[in-house]
Amino acid sequence: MKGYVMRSTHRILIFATAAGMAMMTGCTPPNGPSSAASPSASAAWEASIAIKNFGFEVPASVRPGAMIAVTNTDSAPHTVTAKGKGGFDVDVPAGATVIFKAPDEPGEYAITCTFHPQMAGTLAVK
Ligand SMILES: [Cu+2]
Repeated sequence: MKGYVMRSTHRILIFATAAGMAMMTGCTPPNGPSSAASPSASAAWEASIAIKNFGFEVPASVRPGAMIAVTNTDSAPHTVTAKGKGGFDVDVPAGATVIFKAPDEPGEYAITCTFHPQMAGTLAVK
């Protein structure tokens, strides 16, 4: 029997953990709302962060409170963790996509990975 890793933390949804599924190259999630309705749908997101080769690829900026999809294409697990302010700490298993909510407060949030402290990025919220 295969076990899926099913973890859920506050405001975090892990919806793809199957190792085989996410290994395809060029698999970027569709980005942004195509219709301006139903912001309550849990699978909707408006920005995405990619983690690949032990680095973050972040959008230029995201809206306060935006739902952000984080896709980890590495074979190692990573996290998106606020270094100072922000208070988010998102586990992103290898090959998984996880959605989290951006801080409501505009600002520049330094991010890192708790497993690989050399990973660094900035999430700009405005
Ligand atoms: Cu990492």
